Amino acid sequence: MPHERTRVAIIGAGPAGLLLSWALRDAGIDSIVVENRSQDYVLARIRAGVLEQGSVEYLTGLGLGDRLKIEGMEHDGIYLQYGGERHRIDFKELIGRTVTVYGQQQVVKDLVTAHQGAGSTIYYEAADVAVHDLTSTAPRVSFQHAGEEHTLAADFVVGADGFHGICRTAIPTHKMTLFDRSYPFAWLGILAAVPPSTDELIYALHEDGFAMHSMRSPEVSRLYIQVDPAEDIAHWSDARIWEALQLRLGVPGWTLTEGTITDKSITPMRSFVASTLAYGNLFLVGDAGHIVPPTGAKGLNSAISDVIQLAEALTAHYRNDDAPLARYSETALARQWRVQQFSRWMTDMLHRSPGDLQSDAFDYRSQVGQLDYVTHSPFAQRMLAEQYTGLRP
Ligand code: FAS
Ligand code: PHB
Repeated sequence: MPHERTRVAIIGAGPAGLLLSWALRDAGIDSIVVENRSQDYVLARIRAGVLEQGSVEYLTGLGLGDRLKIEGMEHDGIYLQYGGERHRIDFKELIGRTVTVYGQQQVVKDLVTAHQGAGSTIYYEAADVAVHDLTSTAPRVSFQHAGEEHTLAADFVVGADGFHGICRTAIPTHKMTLFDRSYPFAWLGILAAVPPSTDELIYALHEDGFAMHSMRSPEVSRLYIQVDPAEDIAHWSDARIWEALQLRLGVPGWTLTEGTITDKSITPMRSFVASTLAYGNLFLVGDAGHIVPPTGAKGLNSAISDVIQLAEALTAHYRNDDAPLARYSETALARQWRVQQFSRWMTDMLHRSPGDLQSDAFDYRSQVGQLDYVTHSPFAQRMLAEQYTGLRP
């Protein structure tokens, strides 16, 4: 029965877990990652697409920016569309910052490659992962791997195991409050093997519902439409999806080029924040501690923001300064609530609420009024630009 020891045991090899382990390695702090899925599964997940400028700078500073610099698509702005009109919001002109389109799948690939090259210890396909003695000075992780029972002793345990992981639920319910909000709609997302029909992301409010045109590369488009959360993807043929996209994204003089759909899925929309990201020597990062609707492109970037703060705090601890670690939960959650309000603002502004016809009609015209204000007010646009390109840590 292997009994190992490390400074920081990290549960989860998603972007948060892999990035934290890499950042700690960069600071000379050893860690071990324990992941319950296969490496192939981790590499195959298609999720977020947009990196805030601060995320790009952090990844680059850790030596993870080579492919990002070549394949990442830097965008100076986005388009907001309503009532058949498309309006550009120019972040670069408004606040001198940008975003980069570079799929989460690529970020994870870069991290896996870096860890492989460095000989990091990452246990994939671990089973029965459990955390113990979190409030002691000797927390530990137990798991099965390759038919053997493992015990991993550590100074700290970090839950980077996502919304459905085990770490948040290891915190006693009387020590934690969950704040959550579910939305009466979901996103049907597709990947299509067709060059994007736009140079920058289009967020569109249509009477039929929200639609967005994003991308993954000059050859691959990523598009979304709002659907009912109860929808079954089997009821959405490729033709039906393209028909909805043409209706909701179409403006005079512009063509949406269709192509082969290579992936389609429906993602429910939720907001959730845990009241604390710390319990004894357990800390939570990323989706383990909070979830936002994808409208503001904040899920992945929030995970990176947590990692920046926790990596700095753990580094300070090993340099005999425990103040940053003591305030990690408070500072990370303060930033998260600013992100939550922005994601909710974008979501409420751009999605049709499936209410009754009367209130629905009022809501829609109110949303058009809001979009009309945002697209014509330089002050509102600066707020959008500052939040979308990323609040400073
Ligand atoms: P993750 O969920 O990515 O990773 C957690 C890891 O922990 C996984 O590898 C999991 O297998 C592992 N794990 C779980 N339980 C475990 C256990 N018991 N033991 C060991 N390991 C365990 N964000 C955006 O900004 N834009 C988007 O368009 C967008 N689209 C999304 C679509 C979907 C379907 C989903 C689910 C999320 C989407 N997100 C999006 C949000 C997403 O990008 C997350 O914010 C991001 O993956 C967070 O990264 P992690 O915190 O590392 O969590
Ligand atoms: C994506 O490209 O997947 C994407 C981009 C921006 C969002 C959400 C998703 O707000």
